[in-house]
Amino acid sequence: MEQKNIRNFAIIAHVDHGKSTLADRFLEITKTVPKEKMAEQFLDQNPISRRRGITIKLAPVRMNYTLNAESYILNLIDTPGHVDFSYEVSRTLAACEGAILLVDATQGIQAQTVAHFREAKKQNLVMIPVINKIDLEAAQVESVTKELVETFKFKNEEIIYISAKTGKNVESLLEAVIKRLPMPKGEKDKTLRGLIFDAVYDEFRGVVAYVRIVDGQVLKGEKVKFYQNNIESEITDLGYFSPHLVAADDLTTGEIGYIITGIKDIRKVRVGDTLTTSNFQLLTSNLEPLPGYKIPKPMVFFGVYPRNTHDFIYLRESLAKLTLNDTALSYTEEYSSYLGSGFRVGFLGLLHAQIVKERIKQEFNLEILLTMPQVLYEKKPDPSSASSGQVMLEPYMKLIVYTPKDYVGQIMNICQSRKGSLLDLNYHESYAVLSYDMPYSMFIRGISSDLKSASEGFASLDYEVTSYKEADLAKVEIKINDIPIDVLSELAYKDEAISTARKKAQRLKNSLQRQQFRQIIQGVVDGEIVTREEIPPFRKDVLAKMSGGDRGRKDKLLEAQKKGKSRMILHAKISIPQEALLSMIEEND
Ligand SMILES: Nc1nc2c(ncn2[C@@H]2O[C@H](COP(=O)(O)OP(=O)(O)OP(=O)(O)O)[C@@H](O)[C@H]2O)c(=O)[nH]1
Ligand SMILES: [Mg+2]
Repeated sequence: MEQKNIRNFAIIAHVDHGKSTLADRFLEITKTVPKEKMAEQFLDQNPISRRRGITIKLAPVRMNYTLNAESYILNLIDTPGHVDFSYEVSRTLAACEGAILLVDATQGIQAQTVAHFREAKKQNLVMIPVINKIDLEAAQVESVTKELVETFKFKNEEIIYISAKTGKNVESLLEAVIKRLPMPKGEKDKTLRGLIFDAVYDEFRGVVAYVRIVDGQVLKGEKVKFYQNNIESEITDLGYFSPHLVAADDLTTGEIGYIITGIKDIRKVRVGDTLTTSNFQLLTSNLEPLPGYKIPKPMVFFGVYPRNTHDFIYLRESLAKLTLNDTALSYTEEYSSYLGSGFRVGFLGLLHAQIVKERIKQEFNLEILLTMPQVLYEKKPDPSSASSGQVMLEPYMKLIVYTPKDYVGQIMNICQSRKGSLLDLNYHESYAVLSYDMPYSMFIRGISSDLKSASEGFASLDYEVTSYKEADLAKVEIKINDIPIDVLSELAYKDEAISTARKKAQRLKNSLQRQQFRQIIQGVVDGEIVTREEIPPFRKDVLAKMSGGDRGRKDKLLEAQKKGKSRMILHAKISIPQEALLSMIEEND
């Protein structure tokens, strides 16, 4: 296809504003998917996405459309809205010239609307502002229009009003895509340069790399090179997304498609790498590699254990398989004396952790436990101590909250109680934006749900990690009969450590049964006991069979029982019913 008849565009929006539903209508209008095969949010192919109704991976599809007797190829990439998966969006945008910025008419501008808008601007994309869900009674078309004009400087007449559900105005939006978005830049006669914007592992075909051809072209059977990784390979198959893979003979400048090479190890195909020819002659012409991406860092770490300790090996296999298609996942082995062998796994955020847990359950039929969430601390030598002491540094973020104006007060209260310091507060048409400097760990401590409930669900959040700062931490441990329960220990802020220890000890007391022996539960902060709970033993009634009042004999028996008991405390291995422990761990989920 001629370059001028190609359009590459993304649909970007906040969570749930209707991206995948709009993609459905495009697939229908362009007859890309036959009617009988159509299903809601068609591009969300993986089962977790389908069941939860959220997109977690970018999804490209090529559509054919004819306008005024000209045929066009429209490459659409649907993206996730949730902040944990922002990396998918930035990769998508790098492969496109334009984007549809979708805003739910009942919600207005929210955190990821702004975040994705900024990213698209940074990458110089042309945007089409679209207000969706105009079929709903609660649609606030006028004020959302004002918001778009005020916040993003769009012109009134640029905005297109649609219902992705009913299909209203969707066809004119598709025409606007052709008319308003630029054709792909790039030169056909130049040396091949392709941007690898995603890669998945297929059990049968090996690594499938998603590529946007920036310059030149690539043919089936050609020898290519992954520039940064310096790996050469031959293309055994290539083609485009329909959305399933459809083979073709070549991909040329401006096109989006997939390539399959002999490479079986996905770690060898780096997303963001530049695909080029392995022809030495051409390569000497000073090839400029494409900019690529910043790889996202895992932010939240959980202990991941099989519920059944025998499943450890199987869990290891499952994680290895998952990382083939989810390269943001990282893990190392760890051991707990209560849960056995497991892993410390790094995730992009809490939703990512939840989704991985569900995938392990569904795809591998394995029940797992997530324990002790933690942020990634850094250590540095303590300059104020002569010895080799270390200080712990924790990640801080700029937290940005978008909220209807009425909730600003409540939001400020919550953020202040979470070690936040206000950086900025701005009022707009119908919403306000607050930004705070705050430890990232507040996400693990539940700030998202606190802000959601304080704003009746209206507040939305975005963040960027800004720096590492010294953290005043203390080690909280819980012991039963002097034996520390490793899965219940954690690093807490010093000013919260004692109350955390007390709460945990109290809860453990409530979930444990009496035993033959006395159980003493201690909460310990930095080695110092700060709280103590006691569960008395069953009292075997040694006197029951005695009648009459032989005082001396009774005393003897009680004395003997006492001795027996102290022996038991000494010898008894503490045994915690698994369920009691799990009930405490699973609170974290
Ligand atoms: N009434 C109405 N509902 C819509 C419209 N568009 C989408 N929805 C509904 O909004 C919900 C979210 O739609 P999705 O298409 O999954 O939203 P999304 O933007 O892809 O969400 P994420 O991928 O999770 O960010 C679904 O229940 C849709 O049926 C619309 O125009 N009108
Ligand atoms: Mg979606």
